[in-house]
Amino acid sequence: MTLRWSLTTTDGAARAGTLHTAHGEVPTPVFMPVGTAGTVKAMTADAVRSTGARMVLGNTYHLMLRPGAERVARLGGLHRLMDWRGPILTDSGGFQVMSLTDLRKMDADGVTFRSHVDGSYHRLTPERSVEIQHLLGADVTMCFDECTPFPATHAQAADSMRLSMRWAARCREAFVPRDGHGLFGIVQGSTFDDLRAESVAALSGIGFEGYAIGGLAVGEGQSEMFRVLDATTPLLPEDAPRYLMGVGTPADLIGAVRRGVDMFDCVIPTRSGRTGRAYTSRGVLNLRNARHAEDPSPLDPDCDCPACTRHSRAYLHHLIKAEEMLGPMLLTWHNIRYYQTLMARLRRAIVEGRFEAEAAAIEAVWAEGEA
Ligand code: PRF
Ligand code: ZN
Repeated sequence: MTLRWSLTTTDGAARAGTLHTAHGEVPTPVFMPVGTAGTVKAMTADAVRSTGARMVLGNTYHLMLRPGAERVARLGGLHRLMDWRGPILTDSGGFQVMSLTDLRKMDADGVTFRSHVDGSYHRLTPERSVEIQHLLGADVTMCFDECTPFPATHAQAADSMRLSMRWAARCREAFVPRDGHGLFGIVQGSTFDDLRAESVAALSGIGFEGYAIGGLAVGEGQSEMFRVLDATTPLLPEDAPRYLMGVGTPADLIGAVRRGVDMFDCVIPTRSGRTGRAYTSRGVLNLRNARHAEDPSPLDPDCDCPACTRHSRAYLHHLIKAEEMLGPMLLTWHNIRYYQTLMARLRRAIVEGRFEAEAAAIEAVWAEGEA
């Protein structure tokens, strides 16, 4: 059987469930650390696993350019190559082509673009994107789509969304069903409720193992994103997982879980770890700040990660200021651990029927700003 998702319980619109994949089970809501180029930056696979992370994301775009999809396949697939034993979801490439290349040409069949690595020319189509994700060994393959730029007129958003829906049908045709592997459709439609509804209808008509919500967190702001989610998640099939792509801050995740989203990925915990920002149970903290220079206290007294249990804020401040590699390593570890703890708390609260109380307690911290 292809990849399945089972619902454990709901609390309001929030859902607790389990994703059953070829590489194991994943409790949802889940946050997937981003492993763009075959590594969650600054972390070994064992370290990522020890944070509680059960599933990571990889990128078609980066891996097709370097080391190359066929080469990854010859080396035993992405799981083997990066020594990640859990499930991997791969993004399909279109979003990265648009955000990382300056020269690209889109047509009805696909996209031709110049590599940001060496300037060489490449082409992605729905069929080739699905083939690459198969070569990588993805447990979850994402449809090749266009993330509609924001803002867009209704006409632009409609054309873009309908192109993504034609590509979604081609991805479904190209996907080879395998046990524990699945293909997710991606809802587009910018901030227009009627287009989001049309997109959901098109995708659920084709039928996918899961449904992603794309085209959000692209500049529309949190309240508009929540409004679009309010209009979209109630239309999606109840028995399939929902994945909000590229989101977000802790407050974004809580608001989206409240609206029925099950899966997330975002570079925030890893990227901000590399620049000295830490997400903690007391709020966000910038370790570059001189006020931490002689602070012997732990980064987050409520956290059990190595950065918090073995080191002081003063040491982390020093590492970041001195640009030592261990600084980004420890802060990335901490941030991923914080995100995993957050998702585990939300899931448990859903199961115990006290989601709103738990969400409000965590949201109160994030409403205050800098800790
Ligand atoms: N489509 C794909 N990947 C994505 C997005 C999308 O719309 C987004 C939007 N936040 C992030 N990553 N394929
Ligand atoms: Zn920590």
